[in-house]
Amino acid sequence: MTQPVDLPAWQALGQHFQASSKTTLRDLFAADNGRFDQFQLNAAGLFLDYSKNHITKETTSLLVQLADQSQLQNKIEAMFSGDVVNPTEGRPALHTALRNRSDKPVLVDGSDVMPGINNVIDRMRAFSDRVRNGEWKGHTGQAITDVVNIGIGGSDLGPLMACEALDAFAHDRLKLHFVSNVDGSHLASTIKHLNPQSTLFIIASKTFTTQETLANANSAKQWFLESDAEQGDVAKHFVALSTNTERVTEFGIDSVNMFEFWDWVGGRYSLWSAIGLPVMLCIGAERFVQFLEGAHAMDEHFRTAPLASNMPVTMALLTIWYNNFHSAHSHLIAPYDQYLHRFPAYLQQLTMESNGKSVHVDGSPISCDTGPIVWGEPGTNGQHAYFQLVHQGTHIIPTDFILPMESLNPIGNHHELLMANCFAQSEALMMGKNSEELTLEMQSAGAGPDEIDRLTGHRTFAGNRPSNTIMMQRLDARALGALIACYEHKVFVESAIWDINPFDQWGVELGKQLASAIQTELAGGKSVTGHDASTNGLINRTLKMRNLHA
Ligand code: G6Q
Repeated sequence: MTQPVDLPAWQALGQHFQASSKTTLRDLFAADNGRFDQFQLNAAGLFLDYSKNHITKETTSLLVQLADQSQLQNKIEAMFSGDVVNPTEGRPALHTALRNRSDKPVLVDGSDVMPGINNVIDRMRAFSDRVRNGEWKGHTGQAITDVVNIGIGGSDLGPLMACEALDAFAHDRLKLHFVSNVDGSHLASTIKHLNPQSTLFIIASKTFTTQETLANANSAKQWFLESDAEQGDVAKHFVALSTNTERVTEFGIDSVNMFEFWDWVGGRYSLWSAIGLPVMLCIGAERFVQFLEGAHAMDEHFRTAPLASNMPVTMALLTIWYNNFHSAHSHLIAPYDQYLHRFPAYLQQLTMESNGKSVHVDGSPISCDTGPIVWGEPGTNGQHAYFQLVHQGTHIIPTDFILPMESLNPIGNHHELLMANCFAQSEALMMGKNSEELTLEMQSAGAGPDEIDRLTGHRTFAGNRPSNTIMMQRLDARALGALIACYEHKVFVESAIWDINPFDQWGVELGKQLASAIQTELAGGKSVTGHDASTNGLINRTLKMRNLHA
């Protein structure tokens, strides 16, 4: 197999990097004032300015050649067509079918999956309409006021992020809560103020075997039953989102109250399936469909736009350029929108679980760096915290600024201030401040030469730090759908170039296995010797301390 690093375009990019690495972003803008027009894209209601990157026409052309030589177009088609693109689990990855709003069939093993998908959407709609309009009653006849989603990882981060992001459109009566952590404090602090008679629990688990989720679900059921409810009342207060009917029934939830999805939906890509039920309850079925439509519009763009003007492809190629040629292994997501405050955490799972891999699809070791570290927090808060390192630290951290042009809560000039801060950050990161500019600034503030000399090193900024700015008219369901789908496809393109499988997660599985063995030992209460000395020590110390306090 040809390694990515052996592809002619990869080699050419290496030489291009050597030849261009001294040219700064300031130089590039000084040489060409048409950069903003040249390096921008529109897709599915999103606008991307990528002019503040270390690229020229030659760079983008070489990056597109790299995508071509990696067979990207074939790989995109394979994913959309339901081929087994997740070979280690022997599955397709068809999250795009879940939001397929066209009439086109999608075949898996020769049969069309669309009727099944549309049937579940219809059932979700009927259920969510009844909960929202108060027709669905708890066992004492009260309408539902609180919905608690119990799930973890892909069965938590997506719906949680989307409910927060679309909170401006949330139902007036229904309050959405999310419990993921097996730490009892998460469940306890959530249910503390809830009334069991008007609370609905959604148990969200693809496998319905996840330890944390089952522990939380069992404790929630116990809390409910201890509130003077009977076993027969569970049906009015517990529903399940899963692929595993047998386990759901075993838990005590009638399969009538189960919304199904399928093993060809990856956990971190499952927001568009029944796992999106909390989102539908929060914003209503009509808006949920708009959310799917936004994603579908991005899917169409991704599948049909030429690679050179394809938004997810462009964003992915920039990440490859920085990660593999500039040695910039960290990627900052800075949404300038409070509603997107969980978006970086969601993207962390999407990108790091998908592309945190060290072997190629065929299992051979990879010879280049793969997925970067993704992190972030909403601006403007980040500016008063970690942005110091982004401006003046020793790491170069490519940044995505995300900003709606219109506020959903227009108060005074708040939105203008927010936008001004966002644009100012990307400008400052790129332009920096050189010693001449600093000297002029300090002189006009009355500083003398000694003070200027003493502070120059501290107060100058090298700049030259790259960023993208993604804008949308306003953060509504459609725009959020398009934004998420854009990042999903970006991650896929990166994986295609590194030739890794973005759809498995064996690292997550290992943790699940080990925890279950240790939990049995902790419950057994006998001192252990079967682990390494540190793990034995930690377990035995815990057992001893527990006995002391028993
Ligand atoms: C996602 C991962 C992982 C998964 C959780 C929950 O892609 O596989 O985050 O979503 O481990 O799994 P269940 O939904 O099966 O409980």
